Amino acid sequence: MSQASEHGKWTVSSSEESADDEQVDREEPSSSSPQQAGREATAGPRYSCSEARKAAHKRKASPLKCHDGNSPQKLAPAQKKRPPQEGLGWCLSSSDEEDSLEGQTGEADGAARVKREDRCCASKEVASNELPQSHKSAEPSDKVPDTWDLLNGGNSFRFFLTKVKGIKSEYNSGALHIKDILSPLLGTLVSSAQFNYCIDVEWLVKQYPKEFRDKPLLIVHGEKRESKAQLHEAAHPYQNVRLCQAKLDIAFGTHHTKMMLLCYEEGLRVVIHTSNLINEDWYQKTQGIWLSPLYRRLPPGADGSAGESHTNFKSDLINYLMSYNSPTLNEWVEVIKQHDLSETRVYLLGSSPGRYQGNEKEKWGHLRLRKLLKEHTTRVPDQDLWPVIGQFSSIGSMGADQSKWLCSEFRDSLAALGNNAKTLTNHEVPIHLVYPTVDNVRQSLEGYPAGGSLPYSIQTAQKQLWLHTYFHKWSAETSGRSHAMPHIKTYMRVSSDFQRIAWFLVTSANLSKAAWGAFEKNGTQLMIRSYELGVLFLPSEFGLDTGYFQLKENLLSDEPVSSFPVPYDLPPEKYGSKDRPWIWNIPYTRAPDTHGNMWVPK
Ligand code: JTA
Repeated sequence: MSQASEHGKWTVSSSEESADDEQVDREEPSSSSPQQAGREATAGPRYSCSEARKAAHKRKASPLKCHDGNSPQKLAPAQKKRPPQEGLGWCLSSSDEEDSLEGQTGEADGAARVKREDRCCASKEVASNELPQSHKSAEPSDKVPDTWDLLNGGNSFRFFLTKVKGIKSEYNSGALHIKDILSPLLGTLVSSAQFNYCIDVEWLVKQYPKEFRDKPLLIVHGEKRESKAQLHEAAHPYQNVRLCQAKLDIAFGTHHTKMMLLCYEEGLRVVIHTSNLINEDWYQKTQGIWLSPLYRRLPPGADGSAGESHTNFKSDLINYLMSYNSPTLNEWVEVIKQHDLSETRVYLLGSSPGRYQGNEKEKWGHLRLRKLLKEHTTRVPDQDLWPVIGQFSSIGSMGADQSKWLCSEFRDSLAALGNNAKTLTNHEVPIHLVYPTVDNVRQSLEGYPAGGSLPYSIQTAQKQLWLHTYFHKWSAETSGRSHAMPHIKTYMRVSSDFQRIAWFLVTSANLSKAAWGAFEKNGTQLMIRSYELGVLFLPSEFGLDTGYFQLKENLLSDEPVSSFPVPYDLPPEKYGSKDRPWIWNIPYTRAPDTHGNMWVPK
C-alpha cells in the first residue's frame, strides 16, 4: 500500500500493515500484522526489547551510507571513532575502566562517616548470609569533588542527568553514570534490586564494582515467553541473579518502571530514573535520575510504619511494591520497613496495571497526580492560566481529537491546583508538548539510531495529526544536551513568562493512556495498563511558601539552591512548518545524519 501523507510518499508492504483500527491505547509500537494483532490482544506486545536491540545492532553492523544520489548503499561498518570531545570532567568512577575507584574518595553521602559498629545488613532473606564486606576508603584527593558536596551541597533536589559522551566536560559536572550510582562511595552494597524494561544482564553485572558483583541482585521485569526465556538464559551464568516477572494481566501493558533499591551495610538507597539497563541508554541520551538520601536503619524492634516522610513516601513505595503481588518483592517491603525514609522530600507517583474504582481511583496515574496537586499546592494569583508542559520519548494513540483524552481527563489532572475552588478555566490552560523532530534526531550525537529509542509509529501518528499541533522541538542549550536525545520524561506547570514552575515531575511515563490511565464506565473507573514510576517535586517540600520554584537559568551557575534545574530550554519552540515529529518506522534518506548515514527501517 502506498500513501501520500504529511510524511511524504512512502510504502509499506502488506506484511507491515497495521491492524490497529481497533482503538487500542497502548504505547508504541503497534502490531505489525493482523495475525500478530490478534495474538497481541490476548498476549501483550510482540516487539520485545531484545528484538529492538537486535535491529539496532544490525543497523550498526551495516549502516546505509548517504551518497550523492541519495541511493542507499551498504558499506562496511565505520571505524569506531572517538567522540569529538571526551568528558574530561571528574568522575565518581570511570565509565569505561574497571577498578578506577582505587585512590579516589570522598564522603559517600555520609556513608564514609559510618562507624563499623553502626553498619547493618538487609533482612536475612534478601541479604542471604553474605558477610558484610568493608571497602577501603583511601585518602582524600583534591582532584575529585566530594560526593557529599555533589549530592547534598549544590543539589537539594537530588535530581541528576546521565553523563553524555562527546559533550563539553562542564556539562557533565554533576551528571552521573550508572557506575557512579553503584559506586562504593555511595554505600557498601549488600544486595540490590533493579526494576526495568530493557535489560542486558551481562552489561548490568559489569556496572557493579567488582567487589559487589556477586551480591544478590534481583531483576524485576515484564518479559513474557521467548523474551523471558532469553532473559533467563542471559542471567543463568550469574548465580547471584534472580528474576522476578511482573504480572501484566491487561493487554498491551509494559513494565516501564526504572528503579534501583540498593541495600547497604550503612542503610538503604532508592534510585528512580528513566534509563534502560543497556549501554546505549547511558551513552549519549538525556536521562533523568532521582537519588534518595541514604536511609538509615531504624532501631531494632521499631514499628514498620516509623520513619515516614512528610510526603508519605515510605508507605507509597511499600504500596507500589505490594501491587506486584510478588512474594519476592514482599521481602524488599520488609527491608524498606526497617529503614528511616523520613528525610524524603519528593512524592512518589506510580502506575500499576488494573481497573480502579471508588477509593482506589486516585492511587495511580493521572488521578494520583490530580490528588497530590489538589492537596499539596497553593494557587497563586494568575496561576489558573499557567501552561502545562509534557516532554516524552514515545506516544500512544490519543483518539480522533483532543477532546477524547488529552484535553479532558489528562489536562484536568495536570491543571489541578490546591485551594479547592474548582477551576472552571481548565479549557484555557495551554498544553505544550516537547518531542524531537526528525532534524533533532538527524543532527543528534547518535544520529538516526537515536530514533530507535523514540518508537512513535506511522500507524499511530497518521491517526492523530491534530496532536502534532501541540508539538515543540527538543532544545537543551541550558544543559548542553541539545544533541543528546531525550529518553527522560518530564511534566510541569510553568508560569506564563516561563520563569517559575509550580511543580515538576520526572517519570518513566510517556504520553499514553496505557501509562497515565484512561476513564472507563463513564469516569467511575480508571484503567491502567503499565507499570510506571516517577517522583514529583513540590515547592512546599523545599521550604518555599511562594507556591513556585524559580527556574534555574544557567544549570552551570550557582544560582540560589532553591531554583529548579529544568533540563531543557524554556519557553519551548514550536515546530516550524517543515518540521515533522520523529517517526521510527519510516525511511529518512534525504539528508544524512551526523555519521553520514540514512534511516531505512525494514
Ligand atoms: C524502543 C523503548 C522504555 C522503552 C519502552 C521501547 C520500545 C522501543 C525503546 C524504550 N519501549 N518499544 O520504557 O524505556 O518497542 O516498545 O526505551
